[in-house]
Amino acid sequence: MRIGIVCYPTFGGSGVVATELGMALADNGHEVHFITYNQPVRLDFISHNLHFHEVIMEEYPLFQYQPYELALSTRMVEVVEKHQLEILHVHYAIPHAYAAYMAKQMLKEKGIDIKVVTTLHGTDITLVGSHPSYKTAVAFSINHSDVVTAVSKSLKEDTLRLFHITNEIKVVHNFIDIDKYLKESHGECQRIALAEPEERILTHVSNFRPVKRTQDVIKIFERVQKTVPSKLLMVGDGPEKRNAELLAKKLGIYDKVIFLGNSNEVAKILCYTDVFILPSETESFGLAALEAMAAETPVISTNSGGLPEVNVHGVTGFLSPIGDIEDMANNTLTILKNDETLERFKSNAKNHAKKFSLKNILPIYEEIYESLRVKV
Ligand code: GMT
Repeated sequence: MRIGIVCYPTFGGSGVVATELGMALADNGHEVHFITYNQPVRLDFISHNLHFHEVIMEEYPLFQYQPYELALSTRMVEVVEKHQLEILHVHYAIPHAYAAYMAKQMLKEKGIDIKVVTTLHGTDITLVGSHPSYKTAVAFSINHSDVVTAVSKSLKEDTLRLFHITNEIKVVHNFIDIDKYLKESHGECQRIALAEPEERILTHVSNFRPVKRTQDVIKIFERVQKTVPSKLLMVGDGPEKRNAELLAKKLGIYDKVIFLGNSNEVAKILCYTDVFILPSETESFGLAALEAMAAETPVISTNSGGLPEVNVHGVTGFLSPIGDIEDMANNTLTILKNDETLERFKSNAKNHAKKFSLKNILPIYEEIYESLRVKV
């Protein structure tokens, strides 16, 4: 099929899922066209079926805010027409679902019936989307998509609770290309470069937004390192990074905390990791937790949003109430207390991650596209 994918081309989870999906579809023989304002960070053009179309913004001094939706929907119309796309799959409702609706109307006038699939990712519903400034338009675009999917049951429930939704919402869990996380595929895991042989490695990966509670990561680590010699890897960048650094300094543990910034080598970093920490305020799914589990890393997380659908309490890691630093530190120590326990959690994490493997989820999206195609 000929499929257009619209997403944020950044390190955020929705962009990563969209990019991995597009690459997998292209591998499966579909023709995939990314329509974004930059080349998505994880996109590698290994397949001749992959195309990238930049959304170009025209700056004009009159505008305090540039009308991105206009540029995006115009680009969608151009690309759909030129490449005879059958499906537009938009990731993150704001403003992509709204722009897709506009593109669909413009294309209708040209006699083209493009089908729109909207995938809800989390903050487009829970944090940003439900804000009064956006709520009406977000509900409208969800209700006018041909198919709507949410990345967890929890996100579906949140959407139905926060908006007046008349459309069906299908749950399609996020997925992982498990082969990318096989330790063997990264050669020898050179953890010696980051920690002493007797030290454990804890890792956090995020965009350092307030919702990730990155200061909780530092506080949990501060407690853990008092009992177990360890290092903390902080991967990613964002508004709370400075505060996390300041807290690590204040607590006297800055020499044990390594801030690595944004990375395209998350799989490699995870292969060094013993425990992954994700103390988020809310998380519709927690793709970072799944990536960790695929790399045989148990997860210490909160029980918010869709995290319990990914991280199984007492099996692949532990779940705690939001902000319960003490509980998360104790749970980390439980996992790290001896090699046998750590190995058991690692193996459970990896086995559970396989349930979310690409080969299970990709056919679900293909079926959705196919069901729309017969309606053409
Ligand atoms: O977590 C973020 O701030 C990024 C955000 C995004 O849209 O890029 O992530 C959301 O989508 C991911 C992929 O579906 C989910 O795994 C994350 O849980 C979700 N984030 C939140 O709900 C906070």
